Amino acid sequence: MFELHAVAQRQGAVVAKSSWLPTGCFALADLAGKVLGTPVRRVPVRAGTSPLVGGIASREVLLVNRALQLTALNEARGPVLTIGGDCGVETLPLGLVRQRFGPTVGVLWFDAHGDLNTPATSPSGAYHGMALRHAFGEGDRDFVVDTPLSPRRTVLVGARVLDPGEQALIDRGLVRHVPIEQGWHSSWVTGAAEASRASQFYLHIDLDVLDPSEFADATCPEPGGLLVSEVADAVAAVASIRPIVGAGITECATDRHDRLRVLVPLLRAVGAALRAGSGELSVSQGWSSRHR
Ligand SMILES: [Mn+2]
Repeated sequence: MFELHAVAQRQGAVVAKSSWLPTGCFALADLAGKVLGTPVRRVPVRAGTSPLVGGIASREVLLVNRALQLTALNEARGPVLTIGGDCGVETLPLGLVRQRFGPTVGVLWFDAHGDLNTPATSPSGAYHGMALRHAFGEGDRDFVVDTPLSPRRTVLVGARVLDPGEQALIDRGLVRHVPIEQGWHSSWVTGAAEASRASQFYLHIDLDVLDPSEFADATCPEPGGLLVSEVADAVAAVASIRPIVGAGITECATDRHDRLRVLVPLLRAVGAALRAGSGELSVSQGWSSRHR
């Protein structure tokens, strides 16, 4: 069984639409709780913003949120499905699975963006665009995880708007990238997952990986995305070959049920993946140890 954490953080995004992230978070978490039959834990986070410091907008507030989320994660008794909020809520859960499962744990990152900036390369100072890079141990030392994940065991899926610094990292082969191209098939994702030689995966879904024709209420929607069924199929396909040991769904900027309900098949796929993944846990991979 897994836990459902609602982390209604908005300060990692700096566009006007980010003001919708808290209500979007709670609406999506409540829907997920209902669909998956899991109680929702609302992790407290701060509501206000603070100045840009050291290249990170609202740095001080984000550090307070980080401490609050860490408390919740340390109390988790099993895998966690984190509902954001902005993508910045993903760095700590990534560090958690790395600590619990060791250096061969991999990352599946469904996102229209790379989230691979550091404060030095970010054009905006928005921490959500740096969330994955800090899980690799690079960037602001107060945000990086203690036990970094391996970029080589990271599969980025569907990225189509990349900053120059991020594109350079992908061109250099820092992470594997599965772009959305003609003839898309979920086997492209499982192929990359196998090639990464990861033993388990953390699954991240930024809702902007979806095409705006189906879901346009991500904080930063981008044309040319995947269908809900395509993401759900890819999640199920990977879950059939490797355990999914943690997951997050982020950047939901609407609380309208008529728009959220298109996501139900995706929620079901993520829930099924986590249930299958937790069945793979051995005694030595328990959930008792603490994490910074
Ligand atoms: Mn993202």
